[in-house]
Parts: sequence; C-alpha cells; structure tokens
Amino acid sequence: MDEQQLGTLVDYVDKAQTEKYEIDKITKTHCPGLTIPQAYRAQEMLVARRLARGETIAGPKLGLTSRAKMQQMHVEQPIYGYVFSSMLVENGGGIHLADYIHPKVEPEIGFVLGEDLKGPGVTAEDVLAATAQLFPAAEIIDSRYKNFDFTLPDVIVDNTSAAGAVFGTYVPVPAGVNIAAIEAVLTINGEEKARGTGAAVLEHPANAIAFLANMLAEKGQAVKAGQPIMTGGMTAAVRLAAGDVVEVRFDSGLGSLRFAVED
Ligand code: OOG
Ligand code: MG
Repeated sequence: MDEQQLGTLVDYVDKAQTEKYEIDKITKTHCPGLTIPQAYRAQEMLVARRLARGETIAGPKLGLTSRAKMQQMHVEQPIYGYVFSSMLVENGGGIHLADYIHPKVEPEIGFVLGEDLKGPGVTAEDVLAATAQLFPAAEIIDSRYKNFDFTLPDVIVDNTSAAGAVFGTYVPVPAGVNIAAIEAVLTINGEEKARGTGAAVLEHPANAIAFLANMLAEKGQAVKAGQPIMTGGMTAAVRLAAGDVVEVRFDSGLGSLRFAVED
C-alpha cells in the first residue's frame, strides 16, 4: 500500500470520526491484507490531519492491555493511540449520546511521568522510576466500526476507538501502594457493572507504558513527561445509555469520577 492508498483509508475513517457514523471495517471494504505497520502509518496520517485542523493531543493511550478487553474484542495484542483535548469531559459533567455512535465506558489508571522515557529497552521498573503522579480515569470508547467489529489493523487506524475521557485529580504515587493492586469499581445508576485491578492491565500498568515507549521508539519518539497517559481498560467496557449516571471509584487514595449521559 502506498501513501495515496493509505490516504484513502484515512479519508474514510476520518470522516466517520468527524461526522460520527458507523462504517464497515476497512479490512473488509478496502484492504484485507493491511499490516500493523501500515495501520500505524495511517493512524499517524489521521492524527496529523486532526492537528492540522487545530486540535491538540492531551496524551497517549494504550488499548487492549487487559485479558477482559482482548477477550471482549477477540484481539490478542496491545495497541496505542491518542486522546485529543477536544475529547475531554469534565469530572462531574455530562455527555450527549448524539455526540457518539455507540459509546462504552471503561475504568483506567492514568500515569503522568516526571521525565521523558525513550525506548528501546524500557522496562516496567524504568516506568515506575519515571512516574510522578497517577490519576483516576474513565475512557469513553466509540469504535467507528459497526458492532465494534474490527481486527487489529482496523482499530489502530481508528485511533483505538478514542472518543472521550474523564480524568480525575492527579495525585502523587501513594507511598507503599502496589499500583497493580489498585481496584476500580464501575457503577451505573448505583448498580455495580464491572470491577478490576491494575494487575488486569498486562500484570501491571507500568508494562503498558513500557510497551508504548518501546513502540514509539520505532518512530524515534519518546513518551513525554507531563502528559496524561491512559494505560488501558481494567475491565470489559460497558455500553452507555441515556439516563445513566456513571461512577468509577478507585481505592488507594486515587479518588472517584462521575458523569451523566443525556440524549
Ligand atoms: C479498542 C480500544 C481499547 C482499552 O482500554 O482497552 C481500549 C476497543 O475496544 O474499541 O481503549
Ligand atoms: Mg481504553
């Protein structure tokens, strides 16, 4: 696939993202043989277009880092993408279903680094040594593909289904706390829908950031200090409906999140 052919894919997915409608996966409609490196190149083109339109990146995100998510999506490998500032939803605020196609929510542990991390060879220990703060997060994913039906290259081009994120307050890494043991409980209208720990994310969320650093190194890039990093869903994602009041409570001093879903 040359740049022009990848550009056609980017047109197709970018338009669905901007105008919020569902499409068939590109490995069905355009290119069954799309490889993962080609998919990341297309993602890079899509991100560049959004930046050229004046959007800004809030931070990177990891996806499909947990068994629950891999099983839910029938996919076997972590991926990365970007959360744009325009996707951020205030903690305590609300979203409108009309701004999404078929949104789902998932709890995540966010990290903020105190220094840049550049691969290759970055380990979870390196990540922990560089970590300055943590924050509670809820990601709102909204695959542009019908029924969230995609393969890895499809979801990579679709910027890993990124559509919304709620971030809580940054806190210093709590002393004596094993981040892998931090638990999050997701409730909707007071009813528990999902629960999971940091260990669900590649045994430890620091492994997700090490994966990101080592992947970005292939493009000569680093994971930057100061950016909020979403390490991936700790549970399977839960569908949202009008009238939902979503709460995610984290233990170990991370705090909680809340948002409402309206028509
Ligand atoms: C892909 C995005 C996955 C996560 O945290 O695992 C993701 C999807 O499930 O649509 O963000
Ligand atoms: Mg996620």
